[in-house]
Amino acid sequence: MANVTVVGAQWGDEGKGKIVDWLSNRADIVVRFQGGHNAGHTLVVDGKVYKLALLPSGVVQGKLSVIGNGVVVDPWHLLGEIEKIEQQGVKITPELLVLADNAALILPIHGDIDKAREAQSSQKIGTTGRGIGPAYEDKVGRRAIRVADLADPEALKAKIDRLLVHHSALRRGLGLPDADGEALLAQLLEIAPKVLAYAQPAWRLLDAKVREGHRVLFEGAQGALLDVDHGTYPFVTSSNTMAGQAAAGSGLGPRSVGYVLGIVKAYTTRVGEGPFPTELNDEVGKHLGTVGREVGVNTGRPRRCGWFDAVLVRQTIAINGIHGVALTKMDVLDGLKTLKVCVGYRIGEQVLDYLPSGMRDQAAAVPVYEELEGWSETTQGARSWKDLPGNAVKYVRRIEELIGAPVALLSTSPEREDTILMR
Ligand code: 2SA
Ligand code: MG
Repeated sequence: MANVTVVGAQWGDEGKGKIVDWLSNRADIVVRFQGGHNAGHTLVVDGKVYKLALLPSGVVQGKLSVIGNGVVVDPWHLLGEIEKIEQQGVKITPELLVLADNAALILPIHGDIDKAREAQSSQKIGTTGRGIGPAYEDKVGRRAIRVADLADPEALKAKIDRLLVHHSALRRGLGLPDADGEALLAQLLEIAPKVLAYAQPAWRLLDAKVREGHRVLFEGAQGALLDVDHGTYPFVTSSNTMAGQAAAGSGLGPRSVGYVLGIVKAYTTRVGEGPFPTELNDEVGKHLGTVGREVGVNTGRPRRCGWFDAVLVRQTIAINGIHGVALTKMDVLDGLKTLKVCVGYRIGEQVLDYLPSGMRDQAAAVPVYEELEGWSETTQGARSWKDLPGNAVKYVRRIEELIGAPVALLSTSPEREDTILMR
């Protein structure tokens, strides 16, 4: 299979950025297919750190990079991120970066609603505040402004008017002042030429490239447990984060998805609210957060930390059709005497081998643990299987058994070269 789809198999922040960067050497095109600038992908290349939120990781390697139709695009953020990465010495041209002209836009009014809801709601989601949810609502509600609309000022004005009718009701409910449609139109028309320079029917370009034999790497954002259908709803993001979305969110068909690589952290983290059965509110949890530097790339929020949850990962392996996993951040477990792995949930009288869909059950799930012996040696920077302590090898093998998928790659530091190819 020439193409590879990379997805997070937990709640995001599994280390997708590094793996996508490592794999993009072997691909011709890198495609983002969902989410927006709520993603945070950190790449470390030759000691230089790049932090991307919206741009596909391929830009750093000079690979053709596509922002697919499934992504919601904040055009001001897009231009700002291009500028930021260019200042780090990466040239970004319309030949290198392609924006699907049928992608929906994130506007300032979306951020307003997102933030006001989070501030006022009794059931906070813990969003990134970037307007992601409200933008997808308008897309599905068939009122969104799309990239192509920027080319047609008259139609754009009419679309903004229609959109604001809907938004003024929302804003009133949240105690926000009315939005200024004329100002929004002027702001959009001001940046339109710069944004449109990157825009084209991306599906067409991708189709032509694939027919020429070019290899595609699909870069997922967030993680499977934040999927709007399969995640810990309603504590999820507003897009499908699953591998299946790569086809719909790019305009390349399901045949193109190829090998599905799930990125799995050797323990578990989550940002924002919502159920997290293996969460540790103790010294071990603090240790994982400190050693693992578990802080949001964009928002700087500390991540909640806990033991590896094999039940959840087995579930997301099924939902994504994951062929193999890349196991990351094993070195964070170095020095811990005993490691625990969740192998089931006790919910009331029952023991389940999956996470049920109901909110109440999800919140009530108490992990059933299996204990494994830790290792005192370091795994950091290991570049071959032979460099790993015996108990680290056992940990990997046991995880493979429990999740029902092989560990294809092992990442032992943020550096590109510290990656072990297992098979
Ligand atoms: P949103 O903003 O509507 O997508 O938030 C909904 C939920 O999705 C979670 N979410 C994330 N979780 C982890 N990492 C994310 N990206 C950035 C990163 C986050 C950051 O990689 O570090 O910088 O803080 C991400 N994006 C969305 C979010 O926490 C909510 O639970
Ligand atoms: Mg992240």
